Amino acid sequence: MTKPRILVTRAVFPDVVERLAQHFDVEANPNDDIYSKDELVGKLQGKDAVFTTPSSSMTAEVIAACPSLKAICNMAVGFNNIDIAAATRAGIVVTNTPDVLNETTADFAWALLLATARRVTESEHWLRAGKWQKWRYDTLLGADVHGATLGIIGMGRIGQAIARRSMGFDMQVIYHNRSKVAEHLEARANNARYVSKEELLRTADHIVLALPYSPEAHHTIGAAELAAMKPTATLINIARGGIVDDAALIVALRANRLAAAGLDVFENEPAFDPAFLTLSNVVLTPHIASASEPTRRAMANCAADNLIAALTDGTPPNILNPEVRNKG
Ligand code: 8YV
Repeated sequence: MTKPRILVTRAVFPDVVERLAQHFDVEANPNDDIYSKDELVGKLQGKDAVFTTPSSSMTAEVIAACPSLKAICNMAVGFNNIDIAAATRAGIVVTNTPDVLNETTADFAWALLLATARRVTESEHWLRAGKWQKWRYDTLLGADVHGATLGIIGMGRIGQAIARRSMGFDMQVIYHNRSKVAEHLEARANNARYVSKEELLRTADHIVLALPYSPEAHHTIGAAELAAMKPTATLINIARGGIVDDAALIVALRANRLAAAGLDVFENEPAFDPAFLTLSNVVLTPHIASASEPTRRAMANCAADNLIAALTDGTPPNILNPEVRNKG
């Protein structure tokens, strides 16, 4: 019996590829080549499913050009690289990898928050540059994290995990979200209080972005929002590039209209705006919030579980468009 054929668009853990190979005829990408749109379409011809990541855009055009596809399984919780409506119209199942990365991503949001508020990387650069010649009362003064007001935009599972961690810092948590979350979840999230976006921007000392990208979320933080923030505030983005208007942020940081930013995601990454490199009041990381060994492994296995289910028993645990299954 011929096995279903699948494409793995990027290099992933070899044992996960081997797992997939027990069920499918796998075209893997161990050299981690970056496929152009045409190469991707070419490689997807005759494939039943694709194991992908946010670096491959599964647009309506790509989907329309790949009629054999039955499943798109993203190794990420975010799925803004996939046109779900087009996939649904084509009867293609789409899956993501929620939950397995919540705690690791929340840990990293805190790493960035602390590093940004207390100027950790800037201090190390200063020390390595041989500038530590004497004590001064005002060397590298930062903002306090303990006792401050933490504002979270996007109170999903990652936002809630970030809020829970603030208990140890005696912080007040305010949040803004598409809708207020259930009271028992607010209570677990350090008694987070739902506020308008305006109130959050105006009153938070540290703002963390944890919302998914969607066209409506584009530039949630732009020039007007940056102007509304306290000049002493810090902004942390572990969500997605495009949620912040990077050009406006660079202008604001340069003018010290906010104290600092900690950024794990950028517009047009990995080709982010090089002007960020000229700023000392930023902490910059290359989209690694979920990058602990166990979590990346769990994400890869979760995407594989979804793919195996989609092509075998038909019930992927993390299906994003169940209407495709219901139709059939
Ligand atoms: C991934 C992410 O590391 O899950 C997401 O949406 O942004 C990250 O956790 C990245 O997208 C690679 O899959």
